[in-house]
Amino acid sequence: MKLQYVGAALVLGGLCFLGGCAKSGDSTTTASSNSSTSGTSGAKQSVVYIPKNTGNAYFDSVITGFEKAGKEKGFDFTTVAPANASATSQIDFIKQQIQRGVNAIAISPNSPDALVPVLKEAMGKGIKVVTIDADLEKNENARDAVVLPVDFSIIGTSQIDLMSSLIGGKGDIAILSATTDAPNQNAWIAGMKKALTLPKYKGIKLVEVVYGDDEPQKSQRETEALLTKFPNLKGIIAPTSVGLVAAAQALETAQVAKKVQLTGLGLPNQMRRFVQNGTVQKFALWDPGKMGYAAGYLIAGMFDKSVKAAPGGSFKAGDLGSLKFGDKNTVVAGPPLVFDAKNIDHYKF
Ligand code: RAM
Repeated sequence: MKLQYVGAALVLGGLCFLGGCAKSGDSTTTASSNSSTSGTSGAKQSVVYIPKNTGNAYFDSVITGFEKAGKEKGFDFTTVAPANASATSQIDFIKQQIQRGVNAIAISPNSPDALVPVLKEAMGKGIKVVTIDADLEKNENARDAVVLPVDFSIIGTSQIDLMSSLIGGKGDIAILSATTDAPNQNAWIAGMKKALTLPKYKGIKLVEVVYGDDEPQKSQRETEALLTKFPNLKGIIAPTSVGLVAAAQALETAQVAKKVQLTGLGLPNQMRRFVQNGTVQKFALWDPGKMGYAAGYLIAGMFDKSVKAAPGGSFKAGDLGSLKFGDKNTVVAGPPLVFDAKNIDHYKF
């Protein structure tokens, strides 16, 4: 299945969802408190969101969605994150939140297994645990549910399909990923490798996967190293918003945008300039705010017991309507989108 270009109605939906949701730039929230009182009476339940790391505008957008849900449902919302996205960097933050006595932890995990003992400890103390943006692959019993932005099973093929259309189905490509442990990027890369075994992509060869650790400078350096190491490289896929913008910068600086095609997953606000000046023709993502908003509604429903996380069940997620629990309590928040010069101005995240 391919990613879809969206019609005007959906474009407007995305625009209006967070009322001008763009938190542009990459300032990062270390703690924000929502003091709304609507939706519940008495003491408010508390939700903390722990993104992969600070300094990533993608997570600012998730936070905006969470804050909107917190206002509508009346829970207290805060967010804290480590400076880097290494596998173990979130452990101390989770421990602090357990000590603080928070009622729910939402987390975008940097590892599928390193966090398992401490998240199980949290669950053992009655804290709701919901992973968002990425899951604890094979350790799903260390969380109550997961909210994914889109159906992960289509991302690998759709990224290869995008690249194939850019390079005419032929040539060497490389992947610039986030960290080596990132469960979401690793799931998408596995999907890309599987897609490359299909006869229709037989002209495309994956020559290397490199890791920028979701740090702009390292991602840029890794891109430059790829250009040096593979002079005949035809394309780079960066399935990370940090990596994609850094790689675009590297191609622009090296003046090789005509020779090396770049696509991946990125934020329209960060990629607009590179699409408008022709460095990047098209790339994909989803609205990260919708995922935060959906997770907020899910957690609020778990608090008041109106939502029971179980495959086949569903819950009302405010403006997003009804969302379903799939296998392993997996919730998918919305559709994937492809951005290009024609539609990028419609998106403000
Ligand atoms: C980066 C992060 C995040 C991922 C996006 C696409 O911001 O790695 O986890 O979902 O890219």
